[in-house]
Amino acid sequence: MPITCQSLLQTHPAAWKRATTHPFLIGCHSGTLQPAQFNTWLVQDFLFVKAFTRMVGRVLAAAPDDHIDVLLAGLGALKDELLWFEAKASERSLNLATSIQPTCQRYCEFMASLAIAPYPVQATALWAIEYAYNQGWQLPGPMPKPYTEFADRWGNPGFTDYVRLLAAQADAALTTASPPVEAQAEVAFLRVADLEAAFWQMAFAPGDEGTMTKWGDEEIAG
Ligand code: HMH
Repeated sequence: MPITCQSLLQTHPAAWKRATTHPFLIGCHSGTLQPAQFNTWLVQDFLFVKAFTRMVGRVLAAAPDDHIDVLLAGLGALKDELLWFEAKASERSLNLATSIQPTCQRYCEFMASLAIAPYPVQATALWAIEYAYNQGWQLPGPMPKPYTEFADRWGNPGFTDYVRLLAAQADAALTTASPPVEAQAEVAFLRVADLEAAFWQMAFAPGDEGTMTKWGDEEIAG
C-alpha cells in the first residue's frame, strides 16, 4: 500500500493538530488577539509567501505534464495574494521590508531544500503547506472582522478545491515512489507540521519560538 495524504494525516494526528490549531487562531476567532501579534504574523507571512511562490515555481519545473495546469493556477493565485498582502500591510501602516524572524527563515530554508527532493516529496510538502492553512483558518469557525477576509482567503471553497487537487497530484506521484522516497515524503510532511506550529507561535514569542509558552491551562509547544 503506497502512502497517501490521507494516510499521513491518520498516522500523525497529534503533529497535524499542533500545525492547525493554535491560540493565535483562537484569538482571531474570539477577538482577543493583540493587533501587534497579528501584525507580526502578517509581515512574516508575506516574507513566507514570497519564498513559497518560488518553491511552487520549482515544483512546477519538476512536475509531470498533467500536473502543470493545477500548479499554474496556484501560481496565478499567488500573484494576487502577494498584492493582497501588500495592500493589507499598507492599510495597517506596516513596513514589509522588516527582517525575517528565525522561524520564518527556517521554513524558507526548508522550502529551498526541497528543490533537490524527488517530485513526490515536493508534491506532498506543497499539499501539506496549503492544507495546513486551509484547515487552520477554518477550524475555529467564522472569524469576526478584521480577520474574516484572512479566514476566507484560505478557507474559501475554491481554495479548498485547489487543495484537494494538490492532494490528488501528490497521491498520484506517491503511487510510483520507492520506499525511500515514501519515507522522505513522510519526513517532509512532519517537518511542515512542525514548522507550521512554530510559525503561529512566532506571533507570541518573537525570537523565542523554540521554548514552551504558558497559555491559559494549556502548554503550547513552540
Ligand atoms: C506559514 N503556511 C504559512 N503561510 C501560508 N501563507 C501558508 C502556509 C499557505 O499558503
